Amino acid sequence: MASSRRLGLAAVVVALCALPACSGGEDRSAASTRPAETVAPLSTTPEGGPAVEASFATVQGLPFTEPEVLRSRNGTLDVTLDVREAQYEVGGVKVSGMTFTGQSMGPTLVLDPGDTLTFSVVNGLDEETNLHEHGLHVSPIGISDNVLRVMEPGSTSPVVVNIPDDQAPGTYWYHAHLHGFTEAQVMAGLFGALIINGLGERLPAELQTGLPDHLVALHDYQLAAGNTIVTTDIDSGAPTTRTVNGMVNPVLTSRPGQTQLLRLGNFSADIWYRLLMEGTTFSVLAEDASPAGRVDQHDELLLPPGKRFDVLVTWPQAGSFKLRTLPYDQGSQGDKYPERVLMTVNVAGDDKATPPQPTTMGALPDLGDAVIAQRRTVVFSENNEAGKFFINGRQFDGKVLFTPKLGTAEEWTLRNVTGEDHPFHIHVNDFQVMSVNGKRYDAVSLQDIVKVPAHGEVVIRHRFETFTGSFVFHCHILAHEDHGMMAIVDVRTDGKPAPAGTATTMGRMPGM
Ligand SMILES: [Cu+2]
Repeated sequence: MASSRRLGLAAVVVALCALPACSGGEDRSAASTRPAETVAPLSTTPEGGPAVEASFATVQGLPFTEPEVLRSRNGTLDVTLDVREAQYEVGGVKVSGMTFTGQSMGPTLVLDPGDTLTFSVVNGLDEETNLHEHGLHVSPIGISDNVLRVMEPGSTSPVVVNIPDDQAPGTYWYHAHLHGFTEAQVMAGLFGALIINGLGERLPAELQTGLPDHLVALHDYQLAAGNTIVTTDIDSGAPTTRTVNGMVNPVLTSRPGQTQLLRLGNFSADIWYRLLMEGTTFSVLAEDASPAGRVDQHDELLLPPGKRFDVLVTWPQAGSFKLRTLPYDQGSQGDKYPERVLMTVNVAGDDKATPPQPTTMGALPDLGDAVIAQRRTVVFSENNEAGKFFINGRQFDGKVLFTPKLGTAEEWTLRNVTGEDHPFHIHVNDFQVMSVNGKRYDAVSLQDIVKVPAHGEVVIRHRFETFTGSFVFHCHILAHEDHGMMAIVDVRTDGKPAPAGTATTMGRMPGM
């Protein structure tokens, strides 16, 4: 196992999806447009291990790199997103997709609580778009985090996000979120990571200096003719190429005993990751950028689309270890995803004394004792053959479903009557999971995404704090969101529905 040789010295090109192992177990029944598949013999990396299976020819084993980082200065960060179609590199090959700043994903935005984040969104696409700051507790209306806003082709739109002084530290993300366009635009590249500083300050002193801190952005790609990222008739169960920061099987290095902070984020449009890191466990500091009241060790982490975990990892022994996504079966009506290697970690060099590890990153969530103002039920249903997805029997129709009262806590029962898992996500306010399928859930943090199991039920509690206005909750499988599995809540000071005729959007409703 021991090896310090860097795969990057002799990267290999592989294309394996013609092999039975690549398609085996995948549900391809719903396929309409197939990505281009390249036939190639089984290749191996210079290490002699099997190359990573991919749905197109890729360059593998390059040194781990991360997207460009933009940091706030003097309390502000101004970002221009030059949204357009462009060519950029994915897996070491040139592909055509959509981009914020010319790369396969947007820059990583690093801010402090209390900062002001402004975007200038220059829409150079020939279709509409908009922007969402996923997970932030910020205003959902006007030119803030408003996904009921349409940015027309050729327009330049300001977005101003006032991040609260008590915004929790951790990993968030930003992405296009226009109903009807979200899946394709995120798939094609309109996403990036957003980090709120402060996790490190909650760690034991010995870990606070020199801690390697890496973004591990997970995203998958399917290519059509001309190496163009598939954006029409996307089949989430078709063969795909899994990437980390736009690379296939990049190589990260570490030393025995050294602790690293990894910011794991599933920024895929539709697909799930079930992560396992060989040679170590995940020590979860934060889930969905909500610091853990108790830091637990996990052998595996399940990441539905949109999910983030900030974790510490320490490999005690030298060797070469893989970050894998394990097989995942979303249910009889859903996709089945095969195992894939995502990244290699080469651990070599002098042993480092492992620093003391944290046991807590903050307070445990306490909504178990909250006074509950309202109990509501959210039912996920679908007509898969017709490509229609529903919340409480309705496809997204631009109408307000619930009107919570500002400052109150509510308990929602999320009921999934379909044969596939759906990840529930709500904007603006995080929630505490109380139970899953009737079993009490021992939450160590709040979260903004939870898996609602096929034919299952999850009970959550959340407090509608600080901000009034309309925002959405939805399934974070973006194909499902685009096809109707989204609804609007309108938080109001009186908790009563707005008078008839009150606009919930800025002009035209997206996708309507
Ligand atoms: Cu769904």
